[in-house]
Amino acid sequence: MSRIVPQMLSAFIYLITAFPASAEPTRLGDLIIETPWARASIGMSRPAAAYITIRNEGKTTDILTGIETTVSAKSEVHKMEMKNGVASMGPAGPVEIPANGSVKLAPGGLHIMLMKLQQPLRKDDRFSMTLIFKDAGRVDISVPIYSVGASGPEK
Ligand SMILES: [Cu+2]
Repeated sequence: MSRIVPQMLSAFIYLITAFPASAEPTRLGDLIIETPWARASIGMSRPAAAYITIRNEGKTTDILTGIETTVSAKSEVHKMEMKNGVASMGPAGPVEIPANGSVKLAPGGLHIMLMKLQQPLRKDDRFSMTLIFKDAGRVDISVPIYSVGASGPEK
């Protein structure tokens, strides 16, 4: 038995490294969810942010109406704005994904705010998040977590 365990371990490590963390795009009908990512959190007292790009290959606008995840008690799309040279942010409301267009959530603009974290977001972990669209319905995506100072997907 003691010989088998290291072999199983190396097979397990191989499985991890054989599939890089860079997520495949997720398709839901005409929508394609690309490059999800989040920053590692500093503890759990501050909210964390997650980012995605949503492309709509369809002929009609769809609307991102909600987000669900178990890592935070409340999650919603926020919009960051500059007012008199001061950055402020608040709920963006429903986000339209235009026909034949795309919406990018990225630092400094739209982002998914993960409030009341239920667990710390640890670098190199992943968490699952459900996006809810008015027409296309629900889709689960897997979000890789990068370093605290990451400015974009690291892989
Ligand atoms: Cu925010």
